[in-house]
Amino acid sequence: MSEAVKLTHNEDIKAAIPTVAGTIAATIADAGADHFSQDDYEFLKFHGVYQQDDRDLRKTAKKYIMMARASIPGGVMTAAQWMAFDDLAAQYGNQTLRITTRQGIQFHGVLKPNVRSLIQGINHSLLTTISACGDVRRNVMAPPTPAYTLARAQVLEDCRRVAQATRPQTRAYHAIWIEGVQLNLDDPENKNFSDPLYGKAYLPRKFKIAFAIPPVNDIDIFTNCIGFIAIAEDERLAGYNVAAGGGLGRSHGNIQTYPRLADVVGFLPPEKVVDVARAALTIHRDYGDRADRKHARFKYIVAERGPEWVRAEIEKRAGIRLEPARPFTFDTTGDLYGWREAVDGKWFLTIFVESGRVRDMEGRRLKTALRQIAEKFNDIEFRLSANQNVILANVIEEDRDAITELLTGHGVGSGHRQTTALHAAAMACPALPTCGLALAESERMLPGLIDRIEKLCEEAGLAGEEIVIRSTGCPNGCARPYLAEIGFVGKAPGRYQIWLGGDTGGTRLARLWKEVVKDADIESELRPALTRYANERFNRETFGDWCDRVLLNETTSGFSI
Ligand code: SRM
Ligand code: SF4
Repeated sequence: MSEAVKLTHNEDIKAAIPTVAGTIAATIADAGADHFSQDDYEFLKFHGVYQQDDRDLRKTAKKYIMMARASIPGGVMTAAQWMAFDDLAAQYGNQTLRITTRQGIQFHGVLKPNVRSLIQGINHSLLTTISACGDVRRNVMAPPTPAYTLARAQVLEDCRRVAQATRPQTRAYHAIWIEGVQLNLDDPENKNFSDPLYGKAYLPRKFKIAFAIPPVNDIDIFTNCIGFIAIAEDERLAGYNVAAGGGLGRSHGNIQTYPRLADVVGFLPPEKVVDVARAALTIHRDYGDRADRKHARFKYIVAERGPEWVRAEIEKRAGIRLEPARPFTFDTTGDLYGWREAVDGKWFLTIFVESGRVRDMEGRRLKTALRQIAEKFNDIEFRLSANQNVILANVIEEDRDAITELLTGHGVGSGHRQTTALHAAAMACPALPTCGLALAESERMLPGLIDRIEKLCEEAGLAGEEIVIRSTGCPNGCARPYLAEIGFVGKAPGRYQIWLGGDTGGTRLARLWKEVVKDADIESELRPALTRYANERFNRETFGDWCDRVLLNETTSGFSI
């Protein structure tokens, strides 16, 4: 990058305080302060914390609240960790646990005086908020379902190895949250700190890594900066195809930003997975755009320099020759609800969680039920799915009935059909009232909208059929709407873009169909499309495939990606 390029403010502050300590500890100690400074707002992200304000209250007052995100490789928690998180949400958060689309957990509504205790509690449970946010690699994902192939255990192990080998090393985290001390920023040791992997300025932006096991793409592998696609031969893990350059974030009206699916660039043996992950991450570190954060994602390096260049650079840095990619197919992105037998003869149960929000509601006391299960059955695992659901795994045959009974007693289903087909396949990002970037509602809006779309489906003769619907309150793409069969993307309060045409295997991007639709007009826009689909589709053709084949080739808004 030439000398004349003006770096972003984030780059300046990272270079000035490479420990990313900021003045966070001093502000925590200041009982009179209800929030952190603007620069600390940026540093806090490196510690897994977002400073937000309750947007429902904005008209009358500004109430600062914090969101803390735990990074949980592969989404696997012990029962004891689940109990600890349940306690922490009750004590310091808003009584809910929010399962994220990257298998993490978010605590919302945490007041500034409670953030340190919350993070201490998370660390005492042997989990962490480090590397959940900030210009570093984010939670490393792996398929949560403990079924079918023996290779699964090794894939999870590789996911954990990659997470460990790409974890930032700053001592600020321990100082602020565990010891409660403000680092002396003038101490040469702190001033000159350089992370062994990330260096002094970390990455230009976040970096996302995931693993998937075909034919199930339950973590949306192609939306990650680097994806490892497991290739199993005779139940044995032969290695991984590596996919580079996925990402979804975009901004309305800025065509330089766009969603992109990763390119498969080669195959590697399992023992090289850490080297390849670190190689790709350092390409982002060295070539990412530090002058424009909107353009600073790894996907733009791959798009602009080309997959061949990226492959050669990975090979050079990892000291490996990638073999040609091996064949694979993906046919679903969904979770398998209900009880299923795992490959080791134990059982697992996928429980539907609407928009990932674990809470008690009238008639469905999910949070209490999960808490009681964690208390009674200590050996089971709580696995978080990238579809925002929870999977109880490692269950012995003798405990199945008791767990089912406990859930039923709290109004929580455990069958293969726990809700309607549309609700079961949907996802929504949090948006209002917590997300500072939301332009429209999402999590609070989508369940009601799905009920309305279900009525349309009934009218069209499509009752009970699955269509993947996802919504976000802004174009950043947190619930991956650009891969949905129907994606709603917030434009302004009560107004959404509609994207159509994703496929069920998560291998094709949706296309923009309507630039802006008022919430009240969504039915009148979708009704003709659903009716035509019902009448014109080929045998077993999905709605996304039909839109891609027919509808989107007739009328598009003219926006192309
Ligand atoms: Fe996200 C920012 C929530 C997955 C792309 N995302 C945010 C913030 C932190 C808003 C902010 O910066 O102030 C949101 C917090 C809202 C709140 O109140 O909780 C937020 N993102 C989420 C979660 C919780 C959505 C969910 O429904 O679960 C997911 C947390 C995952 C985790 O545990 O790490 C989440 N975000 C994603 C994904 C999906 C994925 O990774 O598979 C994407 C699209 C993939 C990608 O990265 O391209 C995504 N989030 C973004 C972006 C756009 C980045 C870009 O390329 O420009 C932003 C905006 C930003 O970073 O400035 C963002
Ligand atoms: Fe917030 Fe937008 Fe992400 Fe939704 S998609 S959580 S509104 S940043």
